[in-house]
Amino acid sequence: MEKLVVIPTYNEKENISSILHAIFNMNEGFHVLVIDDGSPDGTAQLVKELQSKYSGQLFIEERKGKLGLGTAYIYGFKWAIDKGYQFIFEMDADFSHNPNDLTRLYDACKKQGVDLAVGSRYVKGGGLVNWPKNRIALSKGASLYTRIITWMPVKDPTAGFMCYKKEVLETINLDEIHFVGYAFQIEMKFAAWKLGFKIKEVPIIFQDRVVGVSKMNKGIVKEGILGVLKLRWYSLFKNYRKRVKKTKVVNSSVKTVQQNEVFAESK
Ligand SMILES: Nc1nc2c(ncn2[C@@H]2O[C@H](COP(=O)(O)OP(=O)(O)OP(=O)(O)O)[C@@H](O)[C@H]2O)c(=O)[nH]1
Ligand SMILES: [Mg+2]
Repeated sequence: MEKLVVIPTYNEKENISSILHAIFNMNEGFHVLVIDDGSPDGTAQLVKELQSKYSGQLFIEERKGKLGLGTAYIYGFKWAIDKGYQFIFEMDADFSHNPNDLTRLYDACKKQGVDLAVGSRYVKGGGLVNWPKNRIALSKGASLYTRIITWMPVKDPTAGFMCYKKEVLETINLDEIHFVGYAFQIEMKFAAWKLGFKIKEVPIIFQDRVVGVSKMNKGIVKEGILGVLKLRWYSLFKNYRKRVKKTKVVNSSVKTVQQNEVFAESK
C-alpha cells in the first residue's frame, strides 16, 4: 500500500476512463480512489466497469449528492489512512494535471524528504496552457492575495495537484477542515506549513480542461476570499496550530500526536 491517487468526480464521463487508463498505463504502481458525488451523467458506472480490468488497483466510493471537492478529499484521505497508504495524491479528473507528473511529485516526497509536494504553476519551469485570461488573472490574483495575507511561502497556494506523506494527513485534524473549494486547497497547505511540515513546489504545466464542464462558481471564489482572512485571523488570535493538530484520546486523557515533531518549528 504505497501510492494512492484520490480523484474527486462530478460529471466527468468524458474524462474519467481516459484519465484512469493514463495513470494505470504508466505502470508505476499507483492505485486510484475515485470519490464520485452521485454524478447524474453516470461517471461512477464507467469507473465500476473498469474495476475488473484494474482489479485491486481501482476503487470507488460513491456519495449521495454533490457535497463539494473539499469534503470529497477529506473522505478520500481518511479512507487512505485507514488502508495504510504511505503517499496520498490529489488530482483532478479533467486532464488539467498531467498523470506523468505524479512520479515527480512522488520522487520529491520519497527521495528528497519532502512532506508535501505541490504541483506548482508559478515556480520556474511551471506554467499554464490554454487557460482563458480571466481564469489566469483570478488564479494569480488569488495566489498573491493569499501570500500577502497569510505570509505562507507557497507560490501556488490554490494548486490541487499534490502528494502528501501520510504523516501529514495523520497529523492534521481532518475534521477541522471545512472549506470546499480553493479555500480547501489553501488551508491544506496552510495547516501543513503551520504544523512544521516541509513543503516543496514541483513545477508543472497545467492545461485547461478540453472536455466536460467546469464546476467553478462564484461561491467558491467568495469562500476563498473570506477563507484566507479567516485562516490569518485564527492563526493570529485563536491558536490555529492547536486547533488543526490532531489529538488522540489515550486512557481518557487527551494527548497531542507527536509524529512530526522532528520537522516542527513553530511559525
Ligand atoms: N466528488 C466531487 N468532485 C468534485 C466536486 N466539484 C468538483 N469536483 C471534481 O473536482 C475536480 C476539479 O473540478 P473542476 O471543475 O475541474 O474545477 P477547476 O479545475 O477549478 O475548474 P475547471 O478546470 O475550469 O473546470 C474535477 O475532477 C471535478 O469533477 C464535488 O462537489 N464533488
Ligand atoms: Mg479543472
